[in-house]
Amino acid sequence: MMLKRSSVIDNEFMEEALRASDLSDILDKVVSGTRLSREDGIRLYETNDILGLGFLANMVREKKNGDYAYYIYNQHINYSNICTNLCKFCAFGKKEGDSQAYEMGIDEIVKKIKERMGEPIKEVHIVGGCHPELPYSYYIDMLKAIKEVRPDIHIQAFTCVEIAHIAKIGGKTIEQTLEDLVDAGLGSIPGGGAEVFSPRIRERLCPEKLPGDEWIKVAKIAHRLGLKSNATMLYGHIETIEERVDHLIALRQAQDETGGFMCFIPLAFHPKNTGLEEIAPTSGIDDIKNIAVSRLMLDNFPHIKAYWVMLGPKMAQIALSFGADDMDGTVLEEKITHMAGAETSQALSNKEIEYLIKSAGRIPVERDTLYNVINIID
Ligand code: V47
Repeated sequence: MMLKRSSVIDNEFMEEALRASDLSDILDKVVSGTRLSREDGIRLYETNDILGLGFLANMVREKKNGDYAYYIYNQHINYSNICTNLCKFCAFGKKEGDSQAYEMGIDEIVKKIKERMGEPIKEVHIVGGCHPELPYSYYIDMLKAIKEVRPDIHIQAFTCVEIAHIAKIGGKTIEQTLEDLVDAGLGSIPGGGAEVFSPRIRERLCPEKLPGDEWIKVAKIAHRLGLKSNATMLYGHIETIEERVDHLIALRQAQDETGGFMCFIPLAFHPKNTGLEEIAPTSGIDDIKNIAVSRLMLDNFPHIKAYWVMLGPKMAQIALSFGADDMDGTVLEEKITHMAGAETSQALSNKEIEYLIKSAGRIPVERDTLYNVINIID
């Protein structure tokens, strides 16, 4: 049985309840479209009124995206896990020479693309470690080779951290590097590597990684060159609520300047096999709060993604009523979260995603990477 939206949340009842609560001033701001402050963000993270918070986030979600919930038919390729950064939260990155270290030749990457030629894949999502040896030409040739066998596919590749690394390897500026990558077939940039921008967090967890302000700089350069990108925040480790809110505000400020971000994805930390194994996995309440608060704080981001690989399909489905309007996609095959203990499957079929969306009372919309509508499944 498919639920009607009105039976999920009773708007009048919820609005009345919120008016009588200590979130009433935030309700006024959301209704009038007034930007939320840092203090508002902190209060939203601190509230135990999870339904009130969800109602507020859902108002923004429905204003921006109605009942639509987007997904994409995509494929993930993690070309190498060899990484100079070795961040404490990451189970994927390995030192060169480690028994679990790997790198794919370009022929191997092309083979992975060819294996799925019969499927209507719209996007290939490519990320890897900051490999100390792979030459600049590897990244260029990889994109060209993929485009040669599958010219119709959109390549979303290389986080801002990788872009800065590739530029360094090639002795080029970020601008030159991005121009070369675009000429070779790059379509857009994924949101990884942002973690939490706070220098305190980066110093403790990923001192070798590109600093937060540099990550933002790379994203802004990309946007000014006409590329779109995504943004993420890795939550549920040692970050404070204030650090989360500051991260969101830094992204909001960058978006005010360039308008180049398409989507924000809160990433739930998975501790297994990482240097932070003693930390408990995120709770459902924290997961849903991160979706809702990011929807409310990031008033200039068109989309909030509930990444089912990290949240689990069921929590991602609930997130569609708490601010999220995107489920990512079919994915196959993901390594970063699975090496850190994720128990989700490697892939969902489009039919499974459509079922999750429909049974959450939303309308599935198959999209391309840039959120052009391919098919509304009503
Ligand atoms: O940058 C690393 C994170 C990111 C762990 O742009 C971890 O649409 C959880 O950014 N537990 C890569 N997370 C994934 C990513 C992404 C995924 C899906 C869609 C998009 C998009 C982007 O994963 C890394 C890092 O922040 N990560 N280790 C871990 N143990």
